[in-house]
Amino acid sequence: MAPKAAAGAKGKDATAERQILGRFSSHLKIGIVGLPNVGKSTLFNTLTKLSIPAENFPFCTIEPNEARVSVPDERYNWLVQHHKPKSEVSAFLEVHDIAGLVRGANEGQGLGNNFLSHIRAVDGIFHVIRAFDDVDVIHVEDSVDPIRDLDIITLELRLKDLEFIERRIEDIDKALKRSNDKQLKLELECCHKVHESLKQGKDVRLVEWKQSEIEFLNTFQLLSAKPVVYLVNMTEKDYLRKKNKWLPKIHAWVQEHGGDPLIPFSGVLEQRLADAPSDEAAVQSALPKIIKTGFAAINLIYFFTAGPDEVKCWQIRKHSKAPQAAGAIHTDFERGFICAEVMKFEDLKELGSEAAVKAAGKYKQEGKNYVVQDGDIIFFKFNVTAAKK
Ligand SMILES: Nc1nc2c(ncn2[C@@H]2O[C@H](COP(=O)(O)OP(=O)(O)OP(=O)(O)O)[C@@H](O)[C@H]2O)c(=O)[nH]1
Ligand SMILES: [Mg+2]
Repeated sequence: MAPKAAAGAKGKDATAERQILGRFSSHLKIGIVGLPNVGKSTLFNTLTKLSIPAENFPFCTIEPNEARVSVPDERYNWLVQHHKPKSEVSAFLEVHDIAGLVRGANEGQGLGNNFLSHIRAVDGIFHVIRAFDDVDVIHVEDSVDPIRDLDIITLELRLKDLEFIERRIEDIDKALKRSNDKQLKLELECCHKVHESLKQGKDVRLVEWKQSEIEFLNTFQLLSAKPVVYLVNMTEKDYLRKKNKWLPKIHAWVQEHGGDPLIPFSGVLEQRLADAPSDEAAVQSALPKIIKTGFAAINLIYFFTAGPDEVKCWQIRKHSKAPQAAGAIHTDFERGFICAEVMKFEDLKELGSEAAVKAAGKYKQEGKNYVVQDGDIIFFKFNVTAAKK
């Protein structure tokens, strides 16, 4: 196991060791959440300029508020340069733009419950916070105060969870009057632990859970259990000089509430960069970092298959083993899995060719217990057998 993050480390490290809650799927998405008028749609629209052409994903119809955005990756670019393949498919992050939440949303204020159900459907949250002053842009709470806003949004999510868990406790209590089911009793204990944390103002993702509890939690899909990346929207000037009067306070708040990743950006700047030459955007834009951080936050990684026909990123849930990873390509690959031939990207880059990697003894055969690492270049060997009846 990796060592625990050192005290005072950056938020990224603080979350590295946290248990993974949520769906075990490779099709995960992140939603943009925040108060109205904080710049969520502005962010979404600039992200969609980086959308992948839809023809790469024949199975999906993406709504106007949903987009699949390419995950920028220099390793992928290098592989494409190296192989000059006929087809290339990058990794993508699926992003959903969710309408603004307001105070009281959990009781149906605004379009409250509707929006909360949209948040339930995503696997992680980009929490957008307004730290820009602009008299022309109305603030629902009448003043700019990101700390108050953070408290409002996180409280709304916890209140919704509280309502859910109280209902679940009631149902289990009723059921236990009729039966003595051991599983139900365990679930009830777990519900009480959730209830207790929420009452204390603690988000579910920040509590330590036993594996058996995680199984229950994953059936609840609680809002405060979802991974969060905080995105602080500031003026272009503040963003470029890396200084904003709210930022230290927001940083302190985030550290006190679990130390999740925090990324400053500027909605107006991103809007301008979207139409600017790409080298200017490359230097100033926060979008690549936002996309990569969001992708990692929802516990996705990818491995490569690479050759003259195709260079492709295959996204899988972190901690997937080789056969599951093979299953991302085709279910036959998982069923008939023999082994994975794995090369590290760094070795290929350093040594220059697959043959050289082999000669150096760095081309490894891995079995069914191998845990696939981000950036592995894999060739699967499998046995095509007839489908099981
Ligand atoms: N000055 C300034 N205005 C911004 C910035 N980002 C967004 N805005 C403006 O703020 C207003 C609201 O932006 P949206 O992106 O629509 O906000 P939203 O969070 O999607 O709002 P809802 O969908 O209503 O919840 C628009 O007029 C934007 O042009 C920024 O960085 N600076
Ligand atoms: Mg919007």
